[in-house]
Amino acid sequence: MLFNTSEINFTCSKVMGILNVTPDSFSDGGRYSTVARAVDQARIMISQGADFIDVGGESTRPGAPEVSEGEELARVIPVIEAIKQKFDVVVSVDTSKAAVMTAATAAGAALINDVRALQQPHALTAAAEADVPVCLMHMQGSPDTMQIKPGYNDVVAEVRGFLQARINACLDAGIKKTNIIVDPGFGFGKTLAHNYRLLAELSSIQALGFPVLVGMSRKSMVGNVLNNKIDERLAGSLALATLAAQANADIIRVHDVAETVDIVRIVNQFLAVKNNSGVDSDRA
Ligand code: 7PM
Repeated sequence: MLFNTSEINFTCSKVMGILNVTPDSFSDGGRYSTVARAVDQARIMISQGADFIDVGGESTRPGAPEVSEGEELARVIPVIEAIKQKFDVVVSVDTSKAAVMTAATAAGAALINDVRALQQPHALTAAAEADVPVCLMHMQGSPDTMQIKPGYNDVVAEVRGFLQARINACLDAGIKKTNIIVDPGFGFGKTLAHNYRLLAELSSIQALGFPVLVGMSRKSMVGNVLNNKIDERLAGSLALATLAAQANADIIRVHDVAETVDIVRIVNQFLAVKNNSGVDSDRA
C-alpha cells in the first residue's frame, strides 16, 4: 500500500499511534511474546481509529543506551511483518538507521519517521531508494545530552532553518517533494518555553509548505506545567492535541489514540463551521 503525502486528505488532522518495541515497553518474556503483545497493541490502536502505527525499536529517551543495528532489526521487523499480515494500516518505522529503513520498508512500512532527519550514514540514500514519505524531525544535540542546556537565539527561526536545510538535502538526494513531512521535535533539546513558542508559532513551520507532524504526548511540556508523572499526563496531552488540531497539524503522534481521535473529531466539527464549510442552512 504505497502512498505519498499528496494522496492523504490532511484537511483533518490524522492520528499516529505510538508502538514501542523496546524491552522496557514489554518487560517480560522473549521475542514471541513481544511480537504478540505488539500486535495486540496495534489491533487496539487501529480499532480506536489510528491512521498510522509508528513502530520504534530504539529508545530516544534522554540517557537511553544505544541500540545496535542487529538488535533494532530483530525488534522491529517481525512486528512490522506481523502487523502488515493482519491489518490494513499505514505502518511507520521510527528509526535513524539506513539498514532498518531498507528492511522495514521491504517488510511493508510505508513511512519513515527519523528523529535525526536522515543525517546518519546512508540514510538519505536509503530513504530515496525506499520511495516512501519521510518525517524529518528537529533535534538540538543528541538524546543523551539534549536536555542539559538547550539554547537558541530564536527557536522558531532555527528549527525552521534546520528543517529547510534537511528538505534541501532530501531533494538533492532524489527524495520526492511529495514524500516529505516535517516536525519541530517537541522536547528534543528544548526548554518548556521553547516548546510552547514552537507550538504557538506552528504556522511558521507550516509555511515551509510540507505536512507537519507533532509529538507532544505525555512529554515534559505537559509534566513541567502540571508537575505530574508520565501516567498522569492524559488530560494535559489532550489539551495540547486540541491546540495542535486547531492549528491544523497534519499528523498528531500519541500514546492515547481513542481519546485523541475523539478530540480531533470535535475540533474538526468546530473548524468546519469556523471555516464556513458548514451547511449554510445551519446559519438561520
Ligand atoms: C523518552 C523520551 C521516550 C522521548 C520517548 C520519547 C517524537 C518522535 C519521539 C516526536 C517524531 C516520545 C519520545 N518523539 N518522532 N519520537 N516526533 N516524529 O515521547 O516528537 O515518544 S520519542
